[in-house]
Amino acid sequence: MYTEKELREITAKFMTSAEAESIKPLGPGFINDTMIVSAHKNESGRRERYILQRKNHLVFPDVPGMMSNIDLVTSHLRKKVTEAGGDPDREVLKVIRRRPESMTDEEKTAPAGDLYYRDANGNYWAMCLFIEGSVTFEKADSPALAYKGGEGIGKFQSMLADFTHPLNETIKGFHNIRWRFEQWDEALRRDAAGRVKDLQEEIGWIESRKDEMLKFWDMVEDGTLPTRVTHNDTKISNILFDEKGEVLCVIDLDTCMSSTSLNDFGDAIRSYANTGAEDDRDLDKVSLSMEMFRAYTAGYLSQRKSTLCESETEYLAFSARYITYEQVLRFLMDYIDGDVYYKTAYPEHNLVRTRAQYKLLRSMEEQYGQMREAVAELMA
Ligand code: GN1
Ligand code: MG
Repeated sequence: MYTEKELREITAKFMTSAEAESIKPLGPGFINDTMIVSAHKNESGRRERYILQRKNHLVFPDVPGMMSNIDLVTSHLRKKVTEAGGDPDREVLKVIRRRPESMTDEEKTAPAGDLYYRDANGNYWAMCLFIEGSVTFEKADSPALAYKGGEGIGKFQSMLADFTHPLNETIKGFHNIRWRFEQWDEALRRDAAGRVKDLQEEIGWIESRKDEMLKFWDMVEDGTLPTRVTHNDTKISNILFDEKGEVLCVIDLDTCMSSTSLNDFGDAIRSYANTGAEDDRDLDKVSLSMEMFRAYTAGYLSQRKSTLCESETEYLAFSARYITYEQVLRFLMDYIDGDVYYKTAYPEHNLVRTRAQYKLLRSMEEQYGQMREAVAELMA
């Protein structure tokens, strides 16, 4: 835990427009620690707010590489938004750089050295501008919102279609199920928390679907599914909406990498179209809403229809099953590991998440025919 005084000292390393007035915790992120910094009035009488994050370097082993990705991607997006007559400070995440006078010579010459601060405890900090008037959701409360969310990610991907700079792999094999299975086998062998014996049913859910999931990933590896710049964590809470329900800005760019664009579709469906919560204890509440699925897909395809290749549209519906399956595996694996990756609110939280996401997966499997039909209708 950091004291307020320490957090103020960290904040002062960054180029805010005025000194911090208050610093408070924010949001439900599972990985990083997020705070909101309210600054005093600046010279022009405006009061700006900032997001200060302690980036989890156990999850992201190369924070400078991650910050460099974010800088490259946001610079590209800012250009696009400006060309289209939009406001880049509101529609794109704005990274706040270090105050040059706060930097050592070593920091000045380090790669991406002006984009983060590493404190004496070895923790990494980064800052961006808070976008005023933005709203976030945990699930889509109307088809109109789901449509807008799909349209927003469709635009995000389109704006990055001509981005050619190579990106660092911020988390090894993030959506690569072949790699996840290696971690999985290792976790079962280790049985770090002694929980494996009580999880035979849940482990069976993973084992029985391995082949079909590997077949999907084969297509990414052999190029049947093209590699594009992808966000990789498109759950609804990572999208800022404005008061009118339009997508304002896509946030949480920590996992922007090159992968299949289907990751972004599948992961969004996992939250937009779930009738329950990601960690619902009441499994009767959890299912895939075809209405939300259709709405999100319609919004997404309104932007991407003409640029997706045939194999991408063919596997669009399947990607929701793939990413949800992967999420079941990741929550269960973390439970087996003794809850070391995701933040948890209570001891069996990861198991509750596992069961709720499995219920969602089952519902997708049951409605898969309809999901495919909906995609085909919207592509026609
Ligand atoms: C994490 O950081 P956050 O809360 O936006 C996770 C995602 C999971 C998600 C589950 C880097 O996202 O991959 O899908 O939790 N991010 C990372 O809700 O592992
Ligand atoms: Mg997030």
